[in-house]
Amino acid sequence: MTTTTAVPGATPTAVVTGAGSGIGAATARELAAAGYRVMLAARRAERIEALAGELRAAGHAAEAHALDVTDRAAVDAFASALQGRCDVLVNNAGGALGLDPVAEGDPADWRAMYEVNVIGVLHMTQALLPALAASGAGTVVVVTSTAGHGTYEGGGGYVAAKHGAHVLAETLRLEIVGQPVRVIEVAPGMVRTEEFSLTRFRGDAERAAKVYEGVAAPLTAEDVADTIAWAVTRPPHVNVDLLVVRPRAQASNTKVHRGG
Ligand code: 8X3
Repeated sequence: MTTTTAVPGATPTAVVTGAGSGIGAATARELAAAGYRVMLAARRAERIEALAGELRAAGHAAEAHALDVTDRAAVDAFASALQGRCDVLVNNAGGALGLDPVAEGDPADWRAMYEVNVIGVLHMTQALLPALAASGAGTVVVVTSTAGHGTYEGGGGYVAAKHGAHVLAETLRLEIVGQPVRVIEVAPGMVRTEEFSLTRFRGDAERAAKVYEGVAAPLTAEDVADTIAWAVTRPPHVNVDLLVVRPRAQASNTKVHRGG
């Protein structure tokens, strides 16, 4: 890992949402190893407290903050607690619910996906943008998905939400050009984490496992965290606008090689 981008002399602070598991937890580990004080945000306090404890035991600076990114008042309180210190914001919290065709999708699922994947990013980014700009070399990362760049059958609600997050990132980059803040989008394809597909299929482990069946090597959370940390640790004038990362076995959202 290379050097961090923040003001020399001060320990730079990185906020990671959805840090309780998967890509978020792996990213927090990577950024801690890169020298950041990591602020772990997630709804499940026990998960992030355990991770913060693990990181502190390894000699890193880490704090856990229970947070629902869809709750604006809670996000504002979290931002105040940072006391103006934030160099990197990794908007990772998100997820999919269901794989229903548009004709049958539950509007409540669509609304919930929009809330966490788009409004959550909006809340966090609005709340932390002043601190990111004040750092002199801020970075906003939006973890979208290949679902933010192309659709697939049954993906409608998630695809729409991730397209929303992609547009948020692109628009923000246009609007704040000239400020010392980069906007980086990382769009992962098939990543096998412990929870993504299990959540999508509401705890149906068999259906979740089928997503990855026969795929030689889906990406891991660590693979994606590595790309996020790489982009974040480029010199501050280098803006990796969009990084799409898929396993070799996945040529597109709908073309996956399975089996020998
Ligand atoms: C996850 C990728 O293909 O399940 O963001 O939409 S996919």
